[in-house]
Amino acid sequence: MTKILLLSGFLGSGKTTLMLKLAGELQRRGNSVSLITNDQGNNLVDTGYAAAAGFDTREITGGCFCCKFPDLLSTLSSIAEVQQPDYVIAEAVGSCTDLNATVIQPLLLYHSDLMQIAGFWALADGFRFSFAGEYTNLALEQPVLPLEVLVSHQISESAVVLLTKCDLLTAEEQQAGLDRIRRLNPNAEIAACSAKTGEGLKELAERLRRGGGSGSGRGMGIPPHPIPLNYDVYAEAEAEYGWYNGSWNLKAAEGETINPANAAAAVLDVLQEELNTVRNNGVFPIAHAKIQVITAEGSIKTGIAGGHFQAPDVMELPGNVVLQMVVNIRAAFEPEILSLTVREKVLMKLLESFPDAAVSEYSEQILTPSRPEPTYRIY
Ligand SMILES: Nc1nc2c(ncn2[C@@H]2O[C@H](COP(=O)(O)OP(=O)(O)OP(=O)(O)O)[C@@H](O)[C@H]2O)c(=O)[nH]1
Ligand SMILES: [Mg+2]
Repeated sequence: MTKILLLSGFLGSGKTTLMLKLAGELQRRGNSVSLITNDQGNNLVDTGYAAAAGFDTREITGGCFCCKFPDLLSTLSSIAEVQQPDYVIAEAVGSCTDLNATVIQPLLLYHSDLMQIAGFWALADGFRFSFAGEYTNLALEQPVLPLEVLVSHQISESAVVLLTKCDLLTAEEQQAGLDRIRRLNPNAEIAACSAKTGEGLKELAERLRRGGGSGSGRGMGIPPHPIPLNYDVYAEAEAEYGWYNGSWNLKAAEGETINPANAAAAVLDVLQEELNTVRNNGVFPIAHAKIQVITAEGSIKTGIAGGHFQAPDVMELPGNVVLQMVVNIRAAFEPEILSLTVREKVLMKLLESFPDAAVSEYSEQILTPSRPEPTYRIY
């Protein structure tokens, strides 16, 4: 029977990167893998990126797994019938929590014949959780602010919590991050990992193989009791973020090419300057801004997570005449502001940086996540 791993964790914590690396590790071990991405909107960097990496990738758009549970079920059924992979890895929307009550428990109770649950892992961004990280001033241990309630619940509700991006941390910072997670979830299995260097990946693949219990799927890695959550506060936390998903083509001037990494950097520089002034609580307005630049020869992905520019995943993608740019921004602004910033500032910067270039086929979707209304809530 196909096994499913559900990944949660706040926006930009490293879910997609880990999902792809883990899928690669599983394939090296002779296992087949399908992936599911999820978002409130469409035109997703994550889906394009996962598909470009060569994996069978489905997406559930227009809402999170919990509110689109019937869509999740039909996607799982179709994968189970058609691909019949050994594993499915599903990445939840980063601003989503309560997935144990709304996704894991319904799957276990009503659909255990479909797939075996092999794990429900929460990711904690190493950069934000560690000593002197972005979340230093957040009272995650005694949450009051909506964002504190959301992030704290994500970490508390999983039985396996991973501190990500450890390649960026000193040994002391890593320990501080792990200690913080331990305080938030004393019973969890906790590990540090880096999808960039591969640290901890083999152990995670092994952990996944052991993960599912027999029959019902209830086993190690699945906490039996979901943690109750105040949905008014949860909805408030989600509504703090505006969502922008856009794409366009950038065509170089006659006889020229544009370097994809330079084009991506121009976009991110503007977003950083226009939107990312740190707030009183130490948290940056941009939760995650990600960009995929696609050419006929491949694609690169880069972004800003919290206050930090993220290194492009591919160092060298040759310049090209036409670049397709897909940009997804989740930031603490009205979505209209995000749209204006892109249309008025970002596009202007691109046209300044690459004289006589032209932008075409612009499209965008903006939204603020609506109140979560899960199909099931089982405590
Ligand atoms: N240095 C380093 N960077 C990482 C690592 N994992 C992820 N990143 C970077 O962090 C950024 C966010 O990673 P994603 O995998 O897109 O995060 P996500 O949780 O899927 O983000 P959302 O889907 O927006 O919630 C990307 O730019 C990654 O390149 C890591 O292990 N080390
Ligand atoms: Mg992602």
